[in-house]
Amino acid sequence: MVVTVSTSASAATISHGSDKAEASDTQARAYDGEYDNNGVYADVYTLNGGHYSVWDGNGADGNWGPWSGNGSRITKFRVCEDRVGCSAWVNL
Ligand SMILES: [Ca+2]
Ligand SMILES: [Ca+2]
Repeated sequence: MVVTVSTSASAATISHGSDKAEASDTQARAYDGEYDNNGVYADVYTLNGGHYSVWDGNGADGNWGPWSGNGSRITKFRVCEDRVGCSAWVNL
């Protein structure tokens, strides 16, 4: 699989095949781009030691899942596809 990363001042996006995860300073979201019954989520670590997952809860409908965060700055994240695997970690 090909993993690409693009960053800007405000957000970073990881693409893993057609699946994606995006993170801003304190929030992340996921995009399921494959109609394969495998869910997609952003796997996130934060400065306060937090660790959480943000799912694209409605699957491959062409829309991003909701932004979510715990209020702490995101230090690294990756995109994961359920039952398949995850991208490399991207540090913010
Ligand atoms: Ca999928
Ligand atoms: Ca979706």
